[in-house]
Amino acid sequence: MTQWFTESFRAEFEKQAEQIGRVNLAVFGKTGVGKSTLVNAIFGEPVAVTGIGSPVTVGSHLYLDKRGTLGVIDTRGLELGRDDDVIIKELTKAIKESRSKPITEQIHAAWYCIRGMDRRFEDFEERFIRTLESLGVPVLVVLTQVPMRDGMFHPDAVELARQIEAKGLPIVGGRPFMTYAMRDQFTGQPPYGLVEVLGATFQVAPVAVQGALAAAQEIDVQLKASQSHKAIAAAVTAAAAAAAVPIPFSSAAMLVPIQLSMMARIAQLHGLGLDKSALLAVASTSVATSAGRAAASSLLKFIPGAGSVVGGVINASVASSLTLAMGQAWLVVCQKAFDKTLPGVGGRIDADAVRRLFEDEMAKRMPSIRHRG
Ligand SMILES: Nc1nc2c(ncn2[C@@H]2O[C@H](COP(=O)(O)OP(=O)(O)OP(=O)(O)O)[C@@H](O)[C@H]2O)c(=O)[nH]1
Ligand SMILES: [Mg+2]
Repeated sequence: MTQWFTESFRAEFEKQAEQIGRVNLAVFGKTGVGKSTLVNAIFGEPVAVTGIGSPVTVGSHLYLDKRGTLGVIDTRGLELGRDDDVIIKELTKAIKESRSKPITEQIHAAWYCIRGMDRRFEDFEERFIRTLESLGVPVLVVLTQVPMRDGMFHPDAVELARQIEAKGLPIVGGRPFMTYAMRDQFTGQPPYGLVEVLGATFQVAPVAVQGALAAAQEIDVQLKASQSHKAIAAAVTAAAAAAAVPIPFSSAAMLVPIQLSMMARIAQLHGLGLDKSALLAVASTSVATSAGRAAASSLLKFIPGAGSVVGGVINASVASSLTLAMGQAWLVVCQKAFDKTLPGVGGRIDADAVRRLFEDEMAKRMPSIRHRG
C-alpha cells in the first residue's frame, strides 16, 4: 500500500516539478556590491556547494546557476563599466536566442545592484539599464548595504536613490529598492527590504513562473501560502468536476491523482523534496497503516471518518469540501516542515505526530469528520 502510494505520489511530484518550471533572474552590478549576498538572503544558500547545480555557460561570459526552481544569470569575470559592450552583446544574443525556447529558459527579470554608499550613478549604468529594458527584461534597481538607523536610510543612499529616480529610467517601481541583505555582526544592523524586492519581482514575472519564484524564495511564507491556495482552489474545482461524472465508484478513484498533485504542488512551493514530501504524505494520510485496502480506491479512505462516503458515488460537494480540507491541512504540514517546526526529534519526523497534526487540521475544517481517536 505504501509503495503504491509512494509511486503515485512520485509520478505526480515529477509532473508538478515539470510544471512549476524555473524562474531566471539576471543579477548585475560591480564586483563586491553584494549580489551573491542578496541572492542568498532571498533564496537560501546555493545547492552548488553540494556539487549539484554547477553553473552552465550561456555566453562566453554569462553563467546560469541552476538551483531547482531558480536560475541565476551572472557575468563572471566581466566588469560593468569596463566590459559593457561585451556583456550587452552576449546578453542580447542570449535573450534573442531564448525567445524561441520554452518560458522557463527565458530571463524573467534583472536586478541591477548598486552599493548604496557608492554615491554615484554613472552614464554607462543608465545605458545598460535602458538596454536591458529594450530587450524586454524588467529591471529592478537595488541599492545594497544601505545602513539604516532609527528607521532612516543613510542620507547618502537617499541622495543616490533620488538621483536615480530623477533620471526617469524604465525601472520597476520607478525608483531603487533600499536593502540590507545580511545582518552586520559588528553594528548589529539587521536585514531589511528583501521582501519588497521579492514582491516587485513576483509582480513583473510571467504568471507561468510565479510558482517557481514563490517556491525558490525562503523569506515570504505568505507568498508560498497564496500560491498554495491557488493550487487548492484548482484541485477543489477539479474534484467537484470529477465527482459530477455519474459513473459509480470511478469518482473516488478520480480524486486520487487530483489530490496527490495538489499535495505535490504545495510541497514544492515549500521547497520540500520528493523524499521528504512522500514521507510526510504517507504519515499524514496514514496509508501505511491502512494495508489491505484496494489500491485503486480513494485517498479519502485513509482520512478519518471519510470512509463512509467512499465506495460509491461521491457527490460534488463532498468531493470539493474534502479536497479543500485536505489541501488546507496539508498546507499546515508543509509550512511546519518549511520552518522546521514539525514534531520530531533530532531532525527525524515523528510520523504519528504528523498524522495527528494532519487529522486535527482536517477535523477543524470538516467538523463532520469524526476522529478515529
Ligand atoms: N553585513 C553585510 N555584508 C554584506 C552585505 N552585502 C554584501 N556584504 C559583504 O560584502 C562582500 C561582498 O559581497 P558579495 O555578495 O560577495 O558581492 P558580489 O556582488 O556577489 O561580488 P562578486 O561576486 O565578486 O561580483 C562580502 O564580504 C559580503 O559579506 C550585507 O547586506 N550585509
Ligand atoms: Mg558574487
